[in-house]
This record gives sequence, structure tokens and C-alpha cells, in this order.
Amino acid sequence: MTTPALLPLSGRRIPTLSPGASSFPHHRATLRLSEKFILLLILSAFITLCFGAFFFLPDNSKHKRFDLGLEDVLIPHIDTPKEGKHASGQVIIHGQGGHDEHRHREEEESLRDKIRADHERALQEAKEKLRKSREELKAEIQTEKNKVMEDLKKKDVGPKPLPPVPMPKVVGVSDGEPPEPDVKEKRDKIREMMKHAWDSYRQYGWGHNELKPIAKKGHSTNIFGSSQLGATIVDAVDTLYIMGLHEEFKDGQEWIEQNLDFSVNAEVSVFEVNIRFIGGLLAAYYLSGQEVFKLKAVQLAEKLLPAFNTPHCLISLFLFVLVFFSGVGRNWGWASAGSSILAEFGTLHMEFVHLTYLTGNPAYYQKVMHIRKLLAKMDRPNGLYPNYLNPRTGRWGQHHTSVGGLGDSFYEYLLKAWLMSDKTDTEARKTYDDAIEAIERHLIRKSNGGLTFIGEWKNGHLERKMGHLACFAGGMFALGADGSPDDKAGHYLQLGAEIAHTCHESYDRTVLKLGPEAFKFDSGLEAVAVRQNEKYYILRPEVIETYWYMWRFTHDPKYRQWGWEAAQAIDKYCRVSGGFSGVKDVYSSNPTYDDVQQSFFLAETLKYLYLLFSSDDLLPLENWVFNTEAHPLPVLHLGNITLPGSEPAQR
Ligand code: DMJ
Repeated sequence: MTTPALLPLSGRRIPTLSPGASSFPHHRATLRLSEKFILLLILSAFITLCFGAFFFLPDNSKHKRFDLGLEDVLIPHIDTPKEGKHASGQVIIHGQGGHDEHRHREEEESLRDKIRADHERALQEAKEKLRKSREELKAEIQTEKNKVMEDLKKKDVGPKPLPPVPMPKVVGVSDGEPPEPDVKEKRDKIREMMKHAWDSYRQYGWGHNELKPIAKKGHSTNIFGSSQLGATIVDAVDTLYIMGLHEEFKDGQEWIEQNLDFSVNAEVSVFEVNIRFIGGLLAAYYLSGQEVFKLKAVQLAEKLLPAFNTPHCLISLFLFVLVFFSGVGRNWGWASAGSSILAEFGTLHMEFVHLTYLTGNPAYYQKVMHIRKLLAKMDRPNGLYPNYLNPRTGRWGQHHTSVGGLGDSFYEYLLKAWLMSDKTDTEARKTYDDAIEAIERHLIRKSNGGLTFIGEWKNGHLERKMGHLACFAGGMFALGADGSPDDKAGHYLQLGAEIAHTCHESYDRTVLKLGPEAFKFDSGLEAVAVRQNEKYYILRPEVIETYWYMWRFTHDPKYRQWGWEAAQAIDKYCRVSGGFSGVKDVYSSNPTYDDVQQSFFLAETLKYLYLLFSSDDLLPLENWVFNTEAHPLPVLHLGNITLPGSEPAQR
């Protein structure tokens, strides 16, 4: 019998193993080729499986497998007991083979000692922590807080490159010396008053928002929150620059550079911060060209943006008391059931357009245009804009319309939006014209004594009372005369003159020759205050503002004369050794002081007086538009430049 070993693989039958195994008649001693192949396959599959198991099973299962023996082999045996937990919960010690009872007990005890020692140490540590004094904990918290503040500050003051934009035409930023010596003398006197106001603040209130000139210390109100933001410095620096008070300007600039910090948790009025701080900083930037003012304005503006960012546009757009840190907004509690105020949400346009221009960020422009669009869609009772708008319902609140407080600068900014756009924003001009037309129809009257006044419209009834604040409108009418519809320029200039005259009367009919906060035209009363709480003068600028505009448009010397009367009265009755103070009763020859030197006295009142006694080439009105806090911003002759987020200008 030959072995088939070397025979060709195919077609061979496996021979029987032995005769003894005959009970299996077909039993073969060798495997067929296909069977061998199958076996080979199975074997290789098994090897692959084992191999795969090694690499793909979870680590712990691998370790378990190797722990089985390798540990004993590879790790030197140091005879330490292994802990385990018996089913009873009792800790048992698995000794290594061959240890006796005694050794078990020793091990058990040593383990107990170890556990006890561990517990005691942990307890000690916990006690130690508790023992730390409250002061220590407080100090730790404070350190942490300071660290966070520092980080935030770093973030804030870090240089943020702004896109280069062409500087608008900036002309007539200084000088303006009048040719007439007596006018120059008056102008010098106004500069001296500014110096006294500034020096006093510098000495007694530096860094605070305002000054208490009698108490000779810092002062603040809720419009700035509780923080010290140096409102007077920011509000005054452009006036210092215009007056050529260079040292004082540098001093202010240095403070702003080093100390003006918006990383504070202040609850502020968006309106006030916008007109005084952003307006002041932008004006200082354009006048002096110092970058720091622009950077600070932009940092601050970024803090204001969250006021507009809540999901419901209507609500967000009209919330105007803002917490800097959280960006959470609310409205003044006193305003017609938490309503938003027309003069607050309507007095952002000038500053926000400049912010978009300078930063390239369309957000500012879009916010103010969104407000404009919403207002355009609303019905207006008798064509008038009520002062209150309910941010929840999107409807007007109480139907109260005024050109004084709560409404004033809304109208002013419509006109100035048009002027600042180089007269391309015709939508703003049209809105202004329509609004003024309705105001003239419903609010402007002549008194029995022939004084033209602007009353207040309350639920269909005209209250014959005019606020000091409304006196600014004389200047506004004159400023808007050119470009008014139906060739009514002469009419509006005349209206401006009449308002100026009425407001002068309100000053002239007092003992101090300073105007009261509000005056009546009723029951034989002509331009005088009746209520005790309307007799005060708090260094407001509006009447002098109107004198200046009227002077620029008419050059009638009476406006300089009236301005000089007011300046003398302020110097006589409001000047004290620690600055200038408001007075509580302009009809009393012995007035008491309110002990506040308002920041707008330096920003507006003294600036308008100085301009009144300067030549017209200082800040010409063709090139500059003054915001509502008297901060001059240049006209944007955009030409081919389109503001980001805006439509190309239509001429
Ligand atoms: C200023 O802050 C602004 O002029 C504002 O528009 C209203 N009035 C005060 C000063 O009286």
C-alpha cells in the first residue's frame, strides 16, 4: 500500500485507517483537500479572534486576564495583605499562602490603625478650614473679585484697532477772537467764569461726577449710577479746548486716559450717558484729533449696545436705564407705568451715526434707524408725538406732548440728523417738518400780552405753561428755517425770534434776572412761575442757546445784550467761592443755593456764552452740528461713502 502523501491533491480518496476499524467502513486516515482548507480557515479565524480580543476588549478585562498571574510573576512579592469585602460586609484580609493566625491579626490591626489615622487627618483638615476667620474668607473673595475686575479692565483698555476712515472736514476749532474790544472783554470774562468752575471742580470734586460748590465736595445723581465717572470732566473738555484753556484740557485728557473706566457696575441713563459722555468724547476727538477720546467713546458705546439686544425688539429698543455690567435694561419707574420716553429713545441718532462712521460697525446706525422706522409706523394723535411709549404693548402711554422736558431733543435730533448728513437724510427732515407743523397747530399760542409761548398738550387740553427747557426751541426753529417747506424760512426765523423774546421776558421778570424752571401764561400771568417748586434756576443753558443761534442767523445785537445780562446775573447770584451753584428762587432777593454745579453748565451754558461773544468762524454752522449737550460734531460729507448698514445717500 502506497502512501498517498506526495500524490496530486485532487481526486484522491482517503484510505481506511485499519482493518480493525472496519465497523466504520468509510473511515479515512487522511483529510480531503477541501476539508484541510476548511480547518485552516477555522484555525485562522480563531487566531484572529484571539488577537482581536487582546486589542479590542476593554482595558480592565485585559488587565484582569494578565493580573491572573503576571503580577505575581513580574511584581516583586512584598507580602502585603490584599483587602476584600466579605459578603457580610466585614473587611477580610486575604493573606498570601502559608501565613498564620497571628500574622492575620497583626495585619488587621495595622490596617485599622491606618484607617483611623486617615480619618483623623481628614477631620483635622476640615476643622482647620472652618477655623479660618470670616475676614480671611472675605479677603479671599475680594482678591478673586479684584482679579476678575482686572481681567475685565485689561479687556476694556486693550487696543482695539478701528478701521481708518477719512476725517470729516474739521474747520474753525479754535480762535474766533472778535474784532470789537468790548466783545472780546466779555468773552474773556466768560473764559474766566469757565476757569473758576473748572478749577473749583478740580480742587474739590475731581473724578466725581459733579461738584457741590458750597459743601466743596463731589456730587452725583442717579442718572450716572452710583459710580464716579468724572461726568464734569468728560462734559467740559471740548469747552476747554474751544476756549483755548490748554493746560486744563490736558489735565482733563490725562484723567480720561488714566481713569475713565466703564468696567463698573453702574446703573446709568442711556440718554444722559449718550449725550454727555459719548457726545463729549466724540467732540473732543474731532476737535483735538486725540485718539484716546475716540477709543473711550467706542468702549462706552459697546457697553450701551446690550440695552438694545433683548429678544423682543420693541422692548429692547425702548429700555433706557441700563446696568453697564449685565447689559440689563429697565425704564424709569416714574414714567407713565414704566413707559419709555420720547426724548430718551429719540436722542441717539447723531452720536450713533458717528459711531458707525468711526468704527465701521453697522449696529449703531441700524439701532437708531430701527427706532425711526417703528415710530414712522405708529398713528399719532392729532399728528403729535406723545412723550410716553409703552415698551410692552408698543402703544403710546399717556397722551402728553411737550417741546420741553421728555420731548425736546427728539425734535431737535430729527432736524440735526438732516443737517449732519449734509442734508441728504431727507426722511429725517420730512419727519421734523411734519412734527413741527403739528406742534405749531396745537401747542404754540400768543398770550394776551403778545408773548408767543409753547404750551404742553395733555389729553386734548393745552396747558398754558412753558418750561425753561422748551426755550431751546427758539434756536431750533431758526436753525431749521433754511430748508423748510413752502418757503417758510422767514416764518420760522420769526418764530425763533418770538420764542427768544418770550424766554428773555421770563428772565427779565424775575428779581435775579435768571429764568425760572417753568412759567405760566394764564389768568393774567405772563411768563412768570407760580408754584414754589418751579421758581428755581439750575444753571440751565437753553435760553442762552437760543440767543446764540439767533445771533448767528440775524446778528441782531440784542441777543448779545441779553446773553450778557444772563452772564452777569449768573456771576452775581450763582458764583460762590467753591464754583457756581443753582438757586432755589429767582424771585427772591436773598436766594438759597441748591449746592450743585451741574456738568451741563460747563458743557453748554458757558460754551454758548463764549460762542455768542466770538466771531462766526469759530465752529461755523455749515460744518458743525451741536448735539443736545452742546458737543459739536462735524457734518458728515459722505460723498461716495456709504455708512455700513445704510442705503446709499439720496440727494
Ligand atoms: C441738558 O443735559 C441737555 O440739553 C438736555 O437735552 C436737556 N437739558 C439739559 C440741560 O438743561
